[in-house]
Amino acid sequence: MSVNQDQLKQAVALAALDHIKPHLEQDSIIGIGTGSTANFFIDALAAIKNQFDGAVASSEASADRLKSHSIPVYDLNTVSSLEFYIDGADESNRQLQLIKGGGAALTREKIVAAVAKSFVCIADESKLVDVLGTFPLPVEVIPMARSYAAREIVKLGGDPQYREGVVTDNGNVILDVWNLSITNPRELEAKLNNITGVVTNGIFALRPADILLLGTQEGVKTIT
Ligand code: ABF
Repeated sequence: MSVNQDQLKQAVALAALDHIKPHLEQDSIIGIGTGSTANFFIDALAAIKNQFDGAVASSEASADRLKSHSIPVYDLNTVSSLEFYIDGADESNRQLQLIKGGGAALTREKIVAAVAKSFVCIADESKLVDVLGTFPLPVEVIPMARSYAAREIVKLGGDPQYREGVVTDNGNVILDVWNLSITNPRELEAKLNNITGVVTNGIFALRPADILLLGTQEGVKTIT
């Protein structure tokens, strides 16, 4: 019997919980991402909320969900280290380089990933690709730089589209870049970050995931 996508997401959320549980201390603070897979993880985490101190969230939405389970949420500036960051992705290649930001939370996600010692990516098998770029690449841009950044992105071969009606938690806008075949993710990540007015782009290659727990019809696969 086949398992549906939500069941795959739930399975990887539980696998992530098993992965981190042995390493948790009473004073541990966990980095938590955004999206439907991360939501399954937050709900699973609630069951062991007495075994760690609290969490740092990559979005207001995740912070609200954590608080709804009475899990304390900390400002990252008050936290000196995070053992784990658990989050989903829009695409992953086999090197664990990712596209993220479909939920517009990419900048905070990249900041929390930068701080965490271990980034555990959780995803269903539809997210695994050979080459990144079928999913349109989100780029967070300062509002007044939107048109300029879009013109610069065209020069890099992309086809940027303004995500109408979306304002990020940081007060910025998102350009979704179509028609990229990202054969050198590290290079493109750096080039996009160099465009004045770009805050972050959704390629996570300079700091990829450390482990991918992938939900498949044959069970959860671990890719490192
Ligand atoms: C976050 O949630 C994002 O970086 C990514 O856009 C999205 C994945 O969402 P889902 O788990 O709902 O597919 O991790």
